[in-house]
Amino acid sequence: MPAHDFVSPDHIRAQFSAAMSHMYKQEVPLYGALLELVGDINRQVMAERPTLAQALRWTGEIERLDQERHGAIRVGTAEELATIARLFAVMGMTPVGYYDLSPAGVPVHSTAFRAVHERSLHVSPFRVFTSLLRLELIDDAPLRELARGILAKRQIFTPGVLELIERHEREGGLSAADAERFVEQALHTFRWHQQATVSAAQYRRLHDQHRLIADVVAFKGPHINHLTPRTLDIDAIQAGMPAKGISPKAVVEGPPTRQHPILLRQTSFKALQETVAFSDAPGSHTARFGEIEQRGAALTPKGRSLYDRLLDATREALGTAPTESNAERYQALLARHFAEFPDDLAQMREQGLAYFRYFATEKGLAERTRADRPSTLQGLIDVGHVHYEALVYEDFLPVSAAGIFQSNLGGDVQAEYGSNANREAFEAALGLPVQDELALYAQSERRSLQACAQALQITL
Ligand code: OOG
Ligand code: NI
Repeated sequence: MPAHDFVSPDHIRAQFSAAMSHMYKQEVPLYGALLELVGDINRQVMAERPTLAQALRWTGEIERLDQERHGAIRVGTAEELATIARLFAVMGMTPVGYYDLSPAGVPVHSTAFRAVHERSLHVSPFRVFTSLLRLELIDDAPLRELARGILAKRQIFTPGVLELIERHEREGGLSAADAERFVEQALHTFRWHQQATVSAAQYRRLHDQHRLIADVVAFKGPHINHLTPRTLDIDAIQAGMPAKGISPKAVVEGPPTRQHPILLRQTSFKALQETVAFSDAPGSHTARFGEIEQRGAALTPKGRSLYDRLLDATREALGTAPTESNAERYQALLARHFAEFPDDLAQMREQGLAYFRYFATEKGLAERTRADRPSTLQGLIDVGHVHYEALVYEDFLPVSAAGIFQSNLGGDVQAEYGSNANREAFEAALGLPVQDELALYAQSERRSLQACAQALQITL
């Protein structure tokens, strides 16, 4: 088939994201309620904060906001991860970043599959936080073998989706009809299965080792465990949830409230117990939960290390993990420590703390032939020929992810694994390297500067 008859991967991703949202709404009705709350608050924020609305118009985020969401899955084997990577590649999604969750007592390491070019992100920013279970961290050898044996027997992909992945790889794309079938077939991998693959006793053994192990091993596939919409005001969401009958986790993960948000703030609420059928008896399982997030500026290495330092200092001052009982103190400490992080776009830019997007303004275009116009970026910004906005953070945060995992796995941290980062092993399982998110932001910033320079007919 000629290449021009292929559907763009961006389009397949947008379709898949919509289909996933539709499926999850039916599986977890509370997700629908959450979408309504987020939609209401976003509309309110847009009406009440014209500067913010204007910024979202500059960056085009206003057009992607309503369909912006991320999902999360947990796979059990290297083979599953490698095929997931090939499946996501059909939709233009690449693994970005490496997250080691073992220091937080969660025996997984992870990446985020997402689009990388700003143009693709604009069409669909859909991302999937994908974790691989690390059985090698479990020291109970018989249990490890039990889990391995169960996982080796399952097939989480339909024959149809495997065939279409191969066609995509062989021919370089999919036709419209194939893309539609791909979306329908791929969805099966992420579905909830009430029927467990293990007996009640086996489930209990897996669960007693770690709830996460039971969640990954005892079912037919890597059911999507949450789908997270993006809000423009997470504090309003956190405050508004109880009135909707939803009780959020004690603290919002990430940086404190700011005029100019940075990175990512997230809150979640516990999964409901779901009835399942073990091979020999009925039972229940808790896995799926709700989450909401607010996204802010992508930080440079300098900005990120400032963020990490301030978050560490906050946690050290608190002396323990943030919980219900110390939430207020944690909030206050967070705000106090983060006072050191400038809450002003110009300062963040001058100090090299964040990545930005640059735009030629009407005025800049109208005056581009004037001989007396400034010739430096700063000069052009000062006279209003160039406008800039922060580049939005498209990734995740390991400390936040650990907090989300823990609050939803419930109970105490059941295990201590120490720090076991092993990016090489993860990439070997994946079958390809993960991309460096900082390099991607730097490239995106550079492209916007080049486009701006070209429009203004100047060298920047
Ligand atoms: C993933 C938890 C992490 C996030 O947004 O940081 C996450 C999981 O529970 O599988 O989704
Ligand atoms: Ni999440």
